Amino acid sequence: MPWPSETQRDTEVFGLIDKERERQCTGLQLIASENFTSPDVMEATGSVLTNKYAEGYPGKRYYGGNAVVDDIEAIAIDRVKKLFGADHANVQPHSGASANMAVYLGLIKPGDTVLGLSLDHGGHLTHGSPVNASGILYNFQSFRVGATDERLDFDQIRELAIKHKPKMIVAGTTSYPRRLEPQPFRAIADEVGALMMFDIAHIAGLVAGGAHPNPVPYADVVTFTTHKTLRGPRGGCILTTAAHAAAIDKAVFPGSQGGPLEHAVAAKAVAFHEAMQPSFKDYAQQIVKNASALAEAMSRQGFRLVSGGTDTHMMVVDLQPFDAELTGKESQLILDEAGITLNKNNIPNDPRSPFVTSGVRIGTPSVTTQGMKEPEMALIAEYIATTLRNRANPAAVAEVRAKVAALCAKFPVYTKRA
Ligand code: DSN
Repeated sequence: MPWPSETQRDTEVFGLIDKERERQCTGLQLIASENFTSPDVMEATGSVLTNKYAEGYPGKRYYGGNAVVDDIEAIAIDRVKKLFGADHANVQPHSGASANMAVYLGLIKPGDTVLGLSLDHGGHLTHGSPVNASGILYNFQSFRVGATDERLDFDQIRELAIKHKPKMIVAGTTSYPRRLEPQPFRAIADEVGALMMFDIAHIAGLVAGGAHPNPVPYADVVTFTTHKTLRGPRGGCILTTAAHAAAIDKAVFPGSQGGPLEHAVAAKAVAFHEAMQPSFKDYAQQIVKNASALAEAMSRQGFRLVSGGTDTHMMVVDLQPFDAELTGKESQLILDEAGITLNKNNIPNDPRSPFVTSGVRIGTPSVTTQGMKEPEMALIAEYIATTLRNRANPAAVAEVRAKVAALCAKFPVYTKRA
C-alpha cells in the first residue's frame, strides 16, 4: 500500500514545521526551559521506535519483539546512572510532571503533608499548586523566598518542616536563579524524618556538566526533564536510591503510565551520551557565564534582577525600575515582534496577576548551544531594552528585528535541514 503522503503530502503541517524552524533559527530563543536538540537526538525521536509497544521494563515486557527495545532502554538507564552517579533510574516518564506525580504516587499517600516552594516564588505547578493534582491530592505547605534577599530561607523552611512534619520535602524550582545547595534540605529532612525529593528539571544539564552541585548523593529521589539544559528530547526521568527503586518503577508503570515512548527513550540515551562528552562540561560552564554576562548587561540597561543576579542559566527580571507601566505580558508580546522569545514571569510578591506579571524570565541554554558568548549577551540586553523603550514605535521594533536576524545568521544552529 502506498503511504497517503506519496500522493497527497500534508503540505499544511509540513509547511508550518518549516515556518517554525525559520522562527527558531532567525530569532533569539531565551525561554529558560528550552534548548536546541542535536540532529542525532531528533533522528532518534523520529525513528521506527515510535511503532513499538513495550509496557514493562527491560527483560519484563508484556509484548513480544522487544529485544532491541530492551537493549536501548538498558543503555539509557546505564548512561543516566553513570552521568549522575545514581543507584537506579527510570527513563520512561513522559514529562517532568509525570515524573513528579509518579514519585508522589510511589512514595507517599493521598492526604500526606509535603513541603515545597510556592509557585509564585519560583516553584513548579507540580510542587503543590492548588490547580494541579499535586495540590489536590496531597497536603502541600509552601515556603517562600526571603523578603529582602529573594533567596531560599532555610530558617523558614526548617520552621515550617518542624511545624507541619511533612512526609516529603520537595526541593527544586522553575524560576529561581540561584544555586540550590542540597545539604541544607537533607539536614532538615533528616531532622523531621521526611523524604527528600529534588526536582532538577531546569538545572539537570548544569549538574551533568559540573556547573551546579549534584543533589543525587543527598536526595532520596531526583526528578528532571531531559529537554532543558540537558539538551535532550522532551521527556522526564527519575533517579532513586536502591531502597526506592521498586516503588518508583511500579508507580511509573503500571501506576501512572502505559506504553513507554521508546523513541523518546532512545533519544534520551543519545542525549545522555552527548552529555557525557568533555565538550558538554564547556557547554554547561558557558551557559552560566552567559547568564551572568546577560544579567549584568540587563542591570546596566536599568532593569532589576530578582535576588540581584544569577548563578545558573536563568534570571528573573523585575521590569518596574525600568518602566513602572510596563508589564511582563506586554514585554513578551512586543519582544516577540522583535524576534526575541522569552516569557512573562511573576516576581516574588508581584502586585500583578500571573497572566500580566511585573517580570520576565530569561535563560541562556539555547543561545549558548548556538555558540554565542559574553559579547553577544551585551547585544541581547541592548536589543531587549531598545525594543521595550520604543515599544510604541513599529519602525524601531522592526530595526531591532533585523539586527536580531543578522546576529542569529552568524550563529546558525542547524547547518543542514533538521
Ligand atoms: N514549563 C516549564 C518551565 O518553563 O519552566 C516547567 O515545566
